[in-house]
Amino acid sequence: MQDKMIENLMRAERARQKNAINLIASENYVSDDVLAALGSEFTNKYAEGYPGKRYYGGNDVVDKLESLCQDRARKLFGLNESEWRVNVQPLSGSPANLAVYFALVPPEGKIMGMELSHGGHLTHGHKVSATGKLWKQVSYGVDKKTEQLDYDHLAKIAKKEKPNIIVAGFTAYPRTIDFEKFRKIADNARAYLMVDMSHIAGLVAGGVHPSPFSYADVVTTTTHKTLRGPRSAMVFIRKDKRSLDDLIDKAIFPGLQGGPHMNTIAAVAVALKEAKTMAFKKYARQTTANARVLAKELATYGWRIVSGGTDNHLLLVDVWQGGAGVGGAEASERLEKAGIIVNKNTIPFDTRSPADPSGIRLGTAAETTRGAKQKDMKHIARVIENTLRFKH
Ligand code: DSN
Repeated sequence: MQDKMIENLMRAERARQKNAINLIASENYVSDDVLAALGSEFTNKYAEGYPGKRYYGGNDVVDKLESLCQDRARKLFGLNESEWRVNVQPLSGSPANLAVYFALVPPEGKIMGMELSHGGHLTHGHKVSATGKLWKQVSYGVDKKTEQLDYDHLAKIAKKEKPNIIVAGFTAYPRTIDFEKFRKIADNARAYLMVDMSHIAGLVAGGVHPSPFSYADVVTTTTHKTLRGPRSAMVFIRKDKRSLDDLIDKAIFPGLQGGPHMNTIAAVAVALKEAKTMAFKKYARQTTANARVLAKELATYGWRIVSGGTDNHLLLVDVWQGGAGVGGAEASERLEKAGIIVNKNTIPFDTRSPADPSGIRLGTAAETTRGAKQKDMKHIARVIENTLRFKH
């Protein structure tokens, strides 16, 4: 590269990624092919519109690319084109979710989503997000005792509040989500059901988490977490007489976005093909097996694991009351010094502040990509124990 300053930063980041143990539950390491597609000439092309309906010339190649990406997305999750539209243009998860509400929820309407501090996402109606300013959030949380979803309680909230849309899917919920129960709750409240499967998309693709597609009206997902693609997002929309597919397509473009990032769409297409392989299925199985071992080992050392364990790729550790009296911020800093990257995280019913909560969130997707197995998780648990239990 001519630009030595950027080249040096690239080299430094490459080294940082290589030398640290990455337990950020929402990160992963993409393949060289995904990186090549991201760095391709597709970045030079303006392609406002959709395949066959563009506003600029010169789109014959990118039309093929976007259609191929859509086909691969549907194939990966076993969907028919006659039943599902997929939009691969959202620039990331937040704009994808915003577009769905923009299309389906009237001004001042209600979004029923998980509270942020219980594992929800800002874009599920939190007051600091546009989704909480433009619409009203009806929030739900986990049960205080089990720290898991209480579907009967959710049904009562939905019946009383009559939200326009119910969002299932979380950023820090370590348990399997029962999409069928969410569907019944949505039907009884006459609400749309949107599943945000950003965290678990790779697990759904790999067959280690139930699929939401039999139940949801709309499924949103980022592509860079367990799915192991570039930073981007997709929206899957069930086709029916309500024409939600047209409404959401229009909300994405021209409603909220301009030209799609075609280089990113190329990289998503590469990742979707990779995720269709047997090797990826094995990866998904190993990711969840690793999370279970990490949770079990830490529990054996005496750490309290929120909800008692994990069914997916992530776990929440209560380092404050359920550990050594270390706050989440200090725990994260101490682990970083020991070469382990995690994020501080609130736990349900947290008594501390979001800036220094009671928990840390650990995920196994990135390290499993690098080949980590159960024995490596035991080693990581030992380092966490040694780093956090005692003051050094
Ligand atoms: N920042 C993502 C996560 O870490 O879960 C969600 O947007």
